[in-house]
Amino acid sequence: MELKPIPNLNVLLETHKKLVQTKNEILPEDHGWYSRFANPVLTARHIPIHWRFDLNAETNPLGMETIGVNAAFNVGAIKWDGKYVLAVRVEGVDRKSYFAFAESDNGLDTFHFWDVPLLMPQNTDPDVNVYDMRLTHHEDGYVYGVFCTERKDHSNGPDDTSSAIAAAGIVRTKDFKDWERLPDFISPSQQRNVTLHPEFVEGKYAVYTRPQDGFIETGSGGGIGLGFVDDMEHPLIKDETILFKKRYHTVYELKNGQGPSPIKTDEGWLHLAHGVRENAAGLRYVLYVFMTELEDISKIKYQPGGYFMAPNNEEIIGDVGNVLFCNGWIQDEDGTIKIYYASSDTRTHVAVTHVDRMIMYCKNTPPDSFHSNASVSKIIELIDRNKKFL
Ligand code: M1P
Repeated sequence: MELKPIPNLNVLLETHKKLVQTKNEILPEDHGWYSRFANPVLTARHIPIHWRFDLNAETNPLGMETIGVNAAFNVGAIKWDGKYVLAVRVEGVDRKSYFAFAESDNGLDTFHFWDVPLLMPQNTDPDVNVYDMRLTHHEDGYVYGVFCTERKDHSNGPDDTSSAIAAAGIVRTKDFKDWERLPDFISPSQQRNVTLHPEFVEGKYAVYTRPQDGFIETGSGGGIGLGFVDDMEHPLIKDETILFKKRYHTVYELKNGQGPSPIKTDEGWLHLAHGVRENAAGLRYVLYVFMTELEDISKIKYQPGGYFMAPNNEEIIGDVGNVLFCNGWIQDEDGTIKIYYASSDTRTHVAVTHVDRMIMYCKNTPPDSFHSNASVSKIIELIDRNKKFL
C-alpha cells in the first residue's frame, strides 16, 4: 500500500524552515556590557517536525501533534569542529526534560537540531528527570557533560508524591557520538548547578558545586562551592568549601549557582553565575559576574556589585517567570564571548560581549557595599571625578 504523509506536512515543514532560517538582529544597549539580540535562538517551535508529529496519514489522518514540546532552555555550550553546539534542555509537555544538540555556523541564529535527542546512558539508579547540562572541554581530553539528575525521595513514605533528590550526573565523550556515563558525583549533600573547572588543579579535577539542604532550599549549605575530585570514575567530592556565599540584601540573597565553567583570561578566571532573591511576586533570578585569581581559583579577585543581566521585557514571562539562567557560553578566538541564556524556563537567547569588556566590567564596577549610604557615597565620588568633563 502506498504511504501517504499527513495533509499539513508541507505547511508544517515550510513554517519550521522559515523559523529556523530567520536571521537575528543585534539590539542597541547603552551600558556597553553586552548586546542582546532581537530573537530567541531556540524555542519549543524549533524542535524538528518529525520529532513532534507522526507523519503517516494512516495513523495520524488529521495531522495533529503527537508528542508536544513545552520549552527549549538552559543550554550547555561548546565550540566543536568550528560550529557552535548547544546541549539544549528540551522539556516535553509531560514535564520530562532531556538533552538534544543543536548547532549553528555563526552562533547567533539558524540553530538546527542533530538527528535524534540524546538517549542518556543509565546507571543502576535510573534518572527520573535530567536537566541543565554544562559542557566542559577538560584538559584531560574529554568533553564532560555535568547535569542535574533528579530522582524521587522515598523517605517520607508513599503518600508524598513530590519530594525529590537532586544530584550531579556525569557523561563524557570525545566525539559527541559515544557517551560514557560515569557515576554521579558523590557528595554528602544534594547538588545542583555543578560544573567542572577546565584545567587540573594540582593534579585534581576541580568542581564548582552548589550544596543544598533540600531539593529547593540551599539553606545553611548555600553558596557556590569548590571541591576536588581525584578520579572521575569514582567522583568523590573532597575538601568542598564555599567560594561565593549568599548574603543578605544582595541579588544572591536567597541562593546562587555557578553558570557555565569559567573562562580563562589574562586577569583571572571569569565566572557567570545566577543569583536569586525573593520579592512579593515570587523569586527573581538574575545573572552576575565575578573573577577568581589565576593562581588560586579559591580566591575571588573581582566581585562587581549587583546584576549583570536581569529579565527584560518579554523575558520576564514564561513557565517560571522573572528568571534568567545561564549554563553555557563560548569564547571565540578573537575574544568575543557568546552568552547563551534562557528566560523564564522557556526559551534560549544569545547576548554578545568581548573578554576585554568583561575584564573592564569586573575591574570598574564597584562591589556591593551592602548599605544604601555606601552606594550613594560611591555615586558622589563618581560625580566628583566626572566634573572636569562636563
Ligand atoms: O526555575 C529556575 C531555575 O531553578 C533551578 O535553579 P536553582 O537550583 O538555582 O534554583 C533549576 O531547576 C533551573 O533549571 C531553573 O531554571
